[in-house]
Amino acid sequence: MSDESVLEEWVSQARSSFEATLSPAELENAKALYLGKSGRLTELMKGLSALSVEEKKSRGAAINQAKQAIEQALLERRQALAQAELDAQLRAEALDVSLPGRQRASGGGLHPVSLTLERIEAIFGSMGFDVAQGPEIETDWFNFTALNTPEDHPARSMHDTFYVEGGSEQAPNLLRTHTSPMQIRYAVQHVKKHRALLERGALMPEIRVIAPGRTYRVDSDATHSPMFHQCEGLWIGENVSFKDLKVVFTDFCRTFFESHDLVLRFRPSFFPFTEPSAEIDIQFSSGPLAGRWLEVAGSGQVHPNVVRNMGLDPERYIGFAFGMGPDRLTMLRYGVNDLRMFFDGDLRFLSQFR
Ligand code: 2NM
Repeated sequence: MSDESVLEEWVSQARSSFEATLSPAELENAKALYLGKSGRLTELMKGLSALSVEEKKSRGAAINQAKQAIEQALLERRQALAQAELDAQLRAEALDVSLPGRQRASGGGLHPVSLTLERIEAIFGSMGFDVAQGPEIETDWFNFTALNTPEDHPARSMHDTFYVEGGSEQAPNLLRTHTSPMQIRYAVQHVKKHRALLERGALMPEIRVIAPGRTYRVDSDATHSPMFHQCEGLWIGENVSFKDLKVVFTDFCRTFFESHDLVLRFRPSFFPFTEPSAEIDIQFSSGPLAGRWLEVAGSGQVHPNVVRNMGLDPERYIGFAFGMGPDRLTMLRYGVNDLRMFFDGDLRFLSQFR
């Protein structure tokens, strides 16, 4: 084989051995055989010194040409490997931004009683009722006295009411036993806000509010928890009657239970803060509770002493109030028979209501 064809053969061998490499390290190894310190072309170059000037020229040029061809092949392979590496990396790190996100195995949700409170607020909200929230630690005045509760009423006893630190012997602090103290607070604020109107003898905008929230009594069994919920309602104006109470509460119950033939019964009762007073019972016409009367609320025309404690003239302002238990409403709506389930905090129970 001529010297020239040996060089051509080496160039083509180098090119195919470079093509066969799969990584930059492999490629640098393959290069060493031709262009390394004791590579084939390097050795040839070293041998030139023994040749004549003429031969050096032509032979040197041929070797150089082969060397450049091999370097060119090396460069191309380097670039191809680098590109392949980049492509592989991009493929491995590719993000599919159209994939839906991963859902957490157990997302949060509202407590069943909170769901009931939201329903109550939405329904009364649609009838123009404001929602008032306030302190769970109350004074004796707002919780009992302002609500016309006699000094010797049993509800005031330590058997029924949790007393807490603070306050004085005459005005002790306690955990509110109902949310009516919030109704008084709201009414007093309302009257203050419209004092100028009242002083002129002008008509004050009506008070229309519900007060949902936690309440406390010394009581604990399957149907009573020491902490429970209440939602009371109040509507005071110049011409608000028992008829309005019946319409409002009937509408509420039918919407809440999604039962438009639900029947209500107003049964005479007694509360210190209302006169006359009534218990409200409901009767379903179908379903598991069909035909049975179930007590859902207490109600009545707000007592003149209570109207006076709101800062209003009971000869002019009149209205009604009602109080219900969202815990019981939740039990009825979902068919739960033990109230304590709501407050045990067992997620297997609670997560069924989301
Ligand atoms: C009830 C039953 C009857 C009531 C009274 C008042 C207020 F603030 F006007 F005096 N709020 N809620 C009331 C009336 C509550 O719960 C069974």
